[in-house]
Amino acid sequence: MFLDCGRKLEKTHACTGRTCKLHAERSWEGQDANRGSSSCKRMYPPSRKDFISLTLSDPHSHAYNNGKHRRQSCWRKWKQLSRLQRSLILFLLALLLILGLLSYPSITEQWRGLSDREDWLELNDPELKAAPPGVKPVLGPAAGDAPAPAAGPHLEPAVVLDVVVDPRGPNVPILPKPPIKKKTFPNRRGPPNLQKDGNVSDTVGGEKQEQEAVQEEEGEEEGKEKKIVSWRGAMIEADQATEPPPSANEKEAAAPPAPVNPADTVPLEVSTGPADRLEAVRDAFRHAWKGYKDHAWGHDELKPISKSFSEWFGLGLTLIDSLDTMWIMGLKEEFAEARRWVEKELSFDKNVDVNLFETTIRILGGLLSCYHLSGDQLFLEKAKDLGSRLMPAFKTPSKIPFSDVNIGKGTAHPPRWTSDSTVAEVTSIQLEFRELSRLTQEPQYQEVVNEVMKMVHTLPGKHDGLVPMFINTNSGQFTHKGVFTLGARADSYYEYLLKQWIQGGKTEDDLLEDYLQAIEGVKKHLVRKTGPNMLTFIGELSHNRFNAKMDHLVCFLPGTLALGAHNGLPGDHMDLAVQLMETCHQMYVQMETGLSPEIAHFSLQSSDGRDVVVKPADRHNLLRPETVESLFYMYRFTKDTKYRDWGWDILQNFNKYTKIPDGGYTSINNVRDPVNPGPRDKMESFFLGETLKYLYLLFSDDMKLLSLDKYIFNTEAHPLPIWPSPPK
Ligand code: DMJ
Repeated sequence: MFLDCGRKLEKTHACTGRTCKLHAERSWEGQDANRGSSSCKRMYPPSRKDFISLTLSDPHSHAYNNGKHRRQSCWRKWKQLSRLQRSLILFLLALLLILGLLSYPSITEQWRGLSDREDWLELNDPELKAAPPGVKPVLGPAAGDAPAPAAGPHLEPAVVLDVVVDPRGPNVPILPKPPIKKKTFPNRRGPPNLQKDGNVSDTVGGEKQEQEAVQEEEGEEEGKEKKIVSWRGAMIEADQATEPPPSANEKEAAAPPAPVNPADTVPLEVSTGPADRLEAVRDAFRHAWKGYKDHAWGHDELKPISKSFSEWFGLGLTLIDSLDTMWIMGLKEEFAEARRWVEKELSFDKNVDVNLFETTIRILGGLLSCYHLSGDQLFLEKAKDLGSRLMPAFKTPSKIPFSDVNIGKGTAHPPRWTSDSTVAEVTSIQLEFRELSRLTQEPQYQEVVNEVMKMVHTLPGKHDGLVPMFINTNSGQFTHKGVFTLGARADSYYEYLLKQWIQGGKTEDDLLEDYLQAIEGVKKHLVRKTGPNMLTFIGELSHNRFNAKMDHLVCFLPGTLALGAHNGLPGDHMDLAVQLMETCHQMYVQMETGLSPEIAHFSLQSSDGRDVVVKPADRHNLLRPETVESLFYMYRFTKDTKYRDWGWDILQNFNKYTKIPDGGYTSINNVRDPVNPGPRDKMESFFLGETLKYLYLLFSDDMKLLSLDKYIFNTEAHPLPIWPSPPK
């Protein structure tokens, strides 16, 4: 919406007045983009040639300005008007007031949506929607659990979500209910127009219609806009806007392809390790997979309580995200069945908007990784098809990609409310695109993502290597400057700096320089210790104000720091990794369920009592992987078995509070309430793609299984090979 506004202003040259320009500038620069957009929309020139004459007083004039005198003459003028004229004016004023009051809620809703990052996330992230009130688990045996193998895991008596109890009467069991459908808002993770639930109710039908209407509207908008892009006032045909002819240097830069040699693939067999723990992870995977297979096969995500599914892109997200985990765990039958689905059913020739980043890390990354593990050409073919369909995202004036691409139509666009992209999203697709170029020997994939890194490398607005969270697709500049976090919207920028450097054989100095500088920035501005127990944590900086708040997402950092230290970076990176790992562990153990909240706040005063404080809105757990991911790295590099024990505790608590008897695991609402953790009825694809994979690798004794000297894991835990150094 914001882009539309700016674009149309420039295109039509209609808003040339001072007020209009003022509004446009404010919306461009300010925090409150939608606010600018709505005022701007109202300023579109009327299509009819009506004219309104306004006299603007010059604020700088020094004319006599006696207020009393003016009040008197106003009153005299008012009295001179006829009764009819006065009634007419009063009527018009009343009408304006009513219209103003009526439009107030929708405007304030938009303001709320963009004025603060947390609210933004709440509004747009379906992950963060509340489960129905009164949904309450009862502790009991796992009714539908997969039977434990003979020499199976020594699990504690399974205490899992069983039936739901009506809070009105303690012993009256009722069937689990799906969460109440709320009105969906534009979704930061993708378009809301694909929500297709297995159990269709009237409400859902209504919502679907609404969404379809939005889709149609968007289609029309797109049709109108896709041809022309306004770039600083100049009109550019979108198709010719940004595709750069490959330079000779760039052509050379694409590393030579390395077709997978079957001898190099990772055998599909179970690795060794403490048998009970490995088997327990495999059991957890089988249990999650059973739910997916029974109720969501071929769809994006399982809703394990309502035994249905949700669609995000409509591309079998969980199935693809899970493929390499099955390979690594040696689940041959499951893998073969899922592969058949990829072969027979998976098609990217679909009129569907997908999020560039999420599709890249989960689907493209998943397919490339499967190709490397299995050597099966099918996965490379699918990856090529998808990669080429994602390329329109890069056709922007700045070459900073749009967040969303229609992989069927070959069009791309930013989210409806802004022309910004998220910094983490545009800088965390490089491992996958670069690998695709290497395998296909087609340099264009590598070129477009390298260009983004090149631009970000020199961009003003960083703070000792720390980057803002947004970047504009028109100007190519950072926006919403002054806010720095290692959490949502910036996190994997830092991760991919290091990992690209490792992937490319440690030759790309700019990447290393940016990474080292950023870690110095983190140490200088964001690292603090809690008052009570001196836990080291990473806070956020907002216009020089420190906020002692850390997303669970930040728990990727100990693993990344350890990986850097393993690759020769300073030893104090490892020291920081050890301290942060402890803190992430504490984010679990200090909660009553032993599971971390989505966001933790830390106490800075020693008198505060506890280190970790959780706000009511942050108490959910989405089965996220970051802590177990870091535990895996820490164990691999230190062999300290406490990391395995911490991971084991986490797995057991997932089993205790998030496991659904008939199959699947669910996100929960409240990690502080072991009696009523509040199941949210959603199993994220990354639970199978990442969380269980990292747990498995953590417990495996086979250090050669995906050796960290040979593979680099993308941010969705899909392993990709470190490129072999060119022969000297
Ligand atoms: C995953 O999709 C990726 O790990 C991403 O980098 C962050 N969010 C989720 C997991 O929490």
